[in-house]
Amino acid sequence: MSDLENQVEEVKSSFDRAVVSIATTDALQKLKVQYLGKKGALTVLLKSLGSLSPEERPLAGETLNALRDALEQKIEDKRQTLIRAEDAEAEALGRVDVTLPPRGRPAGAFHPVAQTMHEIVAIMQGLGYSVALGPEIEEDYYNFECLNMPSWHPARDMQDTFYFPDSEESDGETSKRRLLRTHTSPVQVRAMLRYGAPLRIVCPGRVYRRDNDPTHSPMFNQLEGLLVEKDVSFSVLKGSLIELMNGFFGRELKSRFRASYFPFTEPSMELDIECVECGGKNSNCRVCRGTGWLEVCGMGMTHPFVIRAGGIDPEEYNGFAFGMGLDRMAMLKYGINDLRYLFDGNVSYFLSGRDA
Ligand code: 2NL
Repeated sequence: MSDLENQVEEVKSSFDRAVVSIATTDALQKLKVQYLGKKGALTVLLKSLGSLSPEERPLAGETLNALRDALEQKIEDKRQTLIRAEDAEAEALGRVDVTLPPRGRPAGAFHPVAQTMHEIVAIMQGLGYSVALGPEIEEDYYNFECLNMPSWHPARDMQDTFYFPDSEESDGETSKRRLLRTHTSPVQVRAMLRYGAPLRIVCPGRVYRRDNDPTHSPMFNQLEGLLVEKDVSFSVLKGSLIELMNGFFGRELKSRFRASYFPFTEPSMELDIECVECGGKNSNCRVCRGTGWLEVCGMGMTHPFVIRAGGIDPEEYNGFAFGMGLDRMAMLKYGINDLRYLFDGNVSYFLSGRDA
């Protein structure tokens, strides 16, 4: 073995002996300087290259480069081992370095209802719809009157709607009474008045009703859609909503349309989809109550009264509208079985998944 090879072996084995007893990243850094630094063992050998003949130099250079690579690799391996051990120790002591990037899961997340809203909006945008927003404090006219819900309508009851104390603006005039919107429909009427026909919009947002029990919150989130075009048929509405539900739940679901009633649509229907929890196979299912079906959406052909209130001629244009509860959609998709999880700000349930 050549003189140089002997020296290389010596450096290697002395390094191997030294690295075993290293217990901290600080000590490892000192060892690195000792071997790879300006006055380190490897540097000393590299300097000796100058005294070799031009024929000997290339091979010797290669040998020393290999030594440097080997030492750097060993140092890096050791560093990883030490970092893991130091992390584990700090964690065991309850010390947390809050400046470290999170492990495994990206920092932060959207609320499940916000995710649901974004997902549904994205699907509807794919069908040509734009988003329209409007005020949460509304006037009686936009929330009820123009939606074919006259003064005697039960939904206008003080029991169901949050009215503001008589304001100066109302001046005794019922239609100007202020209230918290009970649905996002007023946004759609405002959009018809502002943009005219043709129109395709979805309106997500907070709505308010005087309900507060285990399955109802006084504030919840709704998403409504409105299409106004010429000669629109109910089949377009059916196809659009099936597309939306299949897209949202990520597979082809069984669905059925049931006759229903809303004052602002005629005819009106409700959409049921197969139970996403049990698929209709569990007669005790707590989500579908053993029916196999979930009511997910109300809809209908927009009432001519409402089209006219939107400043559009119902003889020329017709259309459809639909509405769904985003909180309910989020609970169904993410398997959240208690409304309180959506409101109490405790994220541990969502970080660890279903039924944690
Ligand atoms: C439901 C039912 C529905 C609408 C909302 C609507 C809006 C305008 C005109 C006509 Cl501007 N209709 N919205 C129509 C049918 C049903 O919601 O169960 N929502 C949770």
